[in-house]
Amino acid sequence: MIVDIRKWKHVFKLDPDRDLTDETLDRLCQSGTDAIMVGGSTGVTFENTVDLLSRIRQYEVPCVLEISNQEAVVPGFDLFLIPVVLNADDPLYIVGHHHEALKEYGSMLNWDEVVAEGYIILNKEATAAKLTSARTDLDAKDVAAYARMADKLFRMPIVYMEYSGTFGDMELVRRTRQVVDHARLFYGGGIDSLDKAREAAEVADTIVVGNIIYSDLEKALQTVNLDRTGR
Ligand code: 1GP
Repeated sequence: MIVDIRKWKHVFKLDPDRDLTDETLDRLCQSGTDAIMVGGSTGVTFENTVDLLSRIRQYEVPCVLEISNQEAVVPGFDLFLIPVVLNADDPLYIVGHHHEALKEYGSMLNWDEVVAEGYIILNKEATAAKLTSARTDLDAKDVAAYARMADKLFRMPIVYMEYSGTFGDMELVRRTRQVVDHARLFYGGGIDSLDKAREAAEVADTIVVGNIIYSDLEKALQTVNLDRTGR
C-alpha cells in the first residue's frame, strides 16, 4: 500500500502495551481517521506489536509503526516512522539508538518505507520527556530553531510537536507552523474533544490523538469530525 503522509489530517496513536477490545478497535479503524500509528514510550515488545498489527490489518486503514525500540521492529507495516528527539539531552534519542539499529538492519531496509520525525517534546511531565531527558523549557525562538533544523537542515518529512498528556500552546504551534516549508507539522497532546481537535487542526497539519482512546472512546471518535478543506 502506498501511504502519503501529506494527506493525513487525523491520526489515532495506539499503544501496543494497552488493551483494546475488538469492538473498540473496530470502531477506531472504521472511524474515518487517516491512519493508525502504533507506538508507545514503554512496554512495547515484538509480541504486543505483532498482535496489534495483525488485528488492525483486518481493516483498510493505513497502519504505520513508530519505532520506539529495536526489539519491537515488526515487518508488515505500511511505513516506519523513526523519532529523532531534537531537544533530547540524551544523545541516545537523537542518534544513538538509530546508530545501533542501522548497524544491524541498515543494509536490509526499504528506505521508501522509512520516514524520520523531528520530535520537539514540550511537556516536561510526559514519559517521553523523562526518558529522553528532553529540554522542555523552550521559548518560541528555540522551538522555531528546532523546527527549521528538522525541516530545512535535515529535510525531515515530519516535525512533531509533542505535548503528550496535556493540551499544548496553540499559539506556539501556529507560529512554529509558519517557519516550516516542506515538512508536515504534526501536533499531539491532550486532544480529548472535538473542540480541541479542531483548534489543533487549525494550526497544525496533522493531529495525533492518543490517551483519550483509552479513557473515553466516544470523545476520541468525535475528534475525527474535522473540517477537511485546506491543507
Ligand atoms: C502521544 O502525541 C500523542 O505521543 C498523543 O498525545 O496521548 O495526549 O493524546 P495524547
